[in-house]
Amino acid sequence: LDNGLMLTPPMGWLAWERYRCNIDCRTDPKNCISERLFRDMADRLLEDGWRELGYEYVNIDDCWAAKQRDEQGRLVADPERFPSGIPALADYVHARGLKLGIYGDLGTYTCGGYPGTTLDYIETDALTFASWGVDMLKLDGCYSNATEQAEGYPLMSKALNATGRPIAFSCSWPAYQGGLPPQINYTVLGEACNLWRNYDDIEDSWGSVLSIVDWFFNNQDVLQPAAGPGKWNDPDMVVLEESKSQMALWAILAAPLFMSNDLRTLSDEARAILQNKMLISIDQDPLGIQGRRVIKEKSNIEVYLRPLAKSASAVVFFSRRTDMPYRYQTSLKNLNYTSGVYMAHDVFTGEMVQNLSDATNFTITINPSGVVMWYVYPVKLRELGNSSVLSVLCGARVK
Ligand code: A2G
Repeated sequence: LDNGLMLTPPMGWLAWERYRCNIDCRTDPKNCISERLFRDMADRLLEDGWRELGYEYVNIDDCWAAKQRDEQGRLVADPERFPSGIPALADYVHARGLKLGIYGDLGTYTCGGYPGTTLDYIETDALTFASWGVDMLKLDGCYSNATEQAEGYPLMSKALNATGRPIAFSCSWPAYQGGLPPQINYTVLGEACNLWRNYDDIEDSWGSVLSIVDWFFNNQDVLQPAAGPGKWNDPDMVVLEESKSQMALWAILAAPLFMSNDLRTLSDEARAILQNKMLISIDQDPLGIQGRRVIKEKSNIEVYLRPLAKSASAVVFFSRRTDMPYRYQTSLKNLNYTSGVYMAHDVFTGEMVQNLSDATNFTITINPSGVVMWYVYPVKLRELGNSSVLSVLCGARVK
């Protein structure tokens, strides 16, 4: 969506995967969906170094609203769990240099059974969110059909624009229509939305992460060209606290990085992965070209590539093996790199491989379910000015 927002994939924190629809503030005041939870997370994002790395959105998901609209037909926050109201929460978040996201649903009800935004409420709700100072809207798609969605998502996009407040727009539309053409037209989607959920909700398991990875890379011919500055595929939240593999593959996907975890109790190891600067800069690369899976070996090793600015690139060697670390031998030439000399940085260990000629065979050791991730850049290219090999490989728009 060409509204000047989200020129790189958005980053932040989102309540859903970890906190769901926990509205029991009496027995679980620290973890229920309430203003306290979002304030706590805003404090953490500011004080623990997340904000300066780009994690700037604090996003409310389902179950924030009261069960009834007010007399004017406006949505209202649950008065017991959000006694200060959403505008006050937006102020709190903004005072910390962060942004506030909210959740709605195009349909009769939200997935959790709260008031939905039917077609006749689109304008009202857009105006309400803008008047509250909200910076992003995720519009879910429970309780509506394909026709209503094809009408409603573009309508909400226009209504948000008409409020005059910059509000980024996340559409769950494709996730409800199979995520693929002909049901989903990715050109239309890119014109209406800044990001979109294409597939199933993530769960906190490696199986769930793998099923998402499979779906996105098996359908990369459709999905990869659809992404770019201002319009992103969203494989859903980053959930596993110790998952280098998830973060590496999300960065290849140019995915939004919304964490859904407890920032108050996160382990140092997990924090180091989520705060890895090189990994973040790969995810946030200004060209905004989504990467692709380029090799699938019988040995269950896979290689993923994403072209980056300044003729650099990111490579992920991923092992689906479940037995033991695997020694994988290849060369940059095997991965279709232009002939020349390169430098590679290991994104997780910080080690450098110098003077790597495209023809040099190298061997890396990949842990089971693990990755080795490299940031690669040319030291000397024989054919100059060249990101063309990678751009052909990725079917992508490189200037
Ligand atoms: O409703 C849906 O399942 C959402 N899925 C999920 O992310 C969460 O918001 C949940 C809340 O009830 C999609 O948006 C695809």
